[in-house]
Amino acid sequence: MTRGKLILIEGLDRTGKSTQSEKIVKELGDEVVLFKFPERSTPIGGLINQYLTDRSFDLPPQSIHLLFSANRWEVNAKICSLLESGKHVVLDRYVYSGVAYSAAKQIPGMDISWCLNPDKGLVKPDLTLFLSNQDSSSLQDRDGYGEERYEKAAFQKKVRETFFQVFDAIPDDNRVIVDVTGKSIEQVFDTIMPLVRKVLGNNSEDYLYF
Ligand code: T5A
Ligand code: NA
Repeated sequence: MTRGKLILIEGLDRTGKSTQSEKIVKELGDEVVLFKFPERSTPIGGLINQYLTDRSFDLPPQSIHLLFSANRWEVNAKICSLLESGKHVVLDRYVYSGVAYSAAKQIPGMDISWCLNPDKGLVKPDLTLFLSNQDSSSLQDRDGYGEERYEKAAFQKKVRETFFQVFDAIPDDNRVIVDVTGKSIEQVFDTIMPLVRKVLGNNSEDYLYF
């Protein structure tokens, strides 16, 4: 039995990650399982949700960083066993978001290497699609923007820069930057779906790890 493939959809806030992840899963049916991070339904995910949505619930940046990582570890065994059973897994955000959003805060000592450390050992995706936009101001018009903690234009700009620093620091031949500026949902989907299909057709058995 060939192991399943791990496909990651990454990007800035409101670039259409959840929309595209759901469309991929709809297209491929029950050969694929979707996970979204943060996974807010777990005990640790509940704390993360409270931190993101309730400004009166504050945590030190180091603590919330470690909770985001711990949340991925909470789900890791399930992801690995699905891949082993031959199912493909689609992730909506993962390690790159974890490192970029925390390192963008520019807290002394919390550099990219510190931020990546607790995620070391997590399975690395067979394909990472990073949804990128040239100008984040247009995204603010989309539904629901600005309700959560990190949804501020100045911080998003910092996060965008940090994502590219993270990409320089973490080599990954299976990462593709997809420019979604001015593209419709269907246009983005038509760009990424062939890349997904190509990776699902590989018969590589070895896992890569962060
Ligand atoms: N975070 C996350 C960390 O700090 N550390 C971590 O380790 C992790 C995992 C919540 C926050 O947590 C941070 C990052 C975030 O700030 P989240 O739950 O993924 O993370 O955030 P969400 O609010 O769910 O997702 P986003 O805001 O990032 O939105 P998406 O998923 O990129 O966008 P989506 O698909 O929900 O679309 C948003 C709207 O735009 C429309 C959609 O219909 C929808 O209305 N849309 C388009 N409209 C026009 N053209 C297109 N091409 C469109 N694509 C989508
Ligand atoms: Na989302």
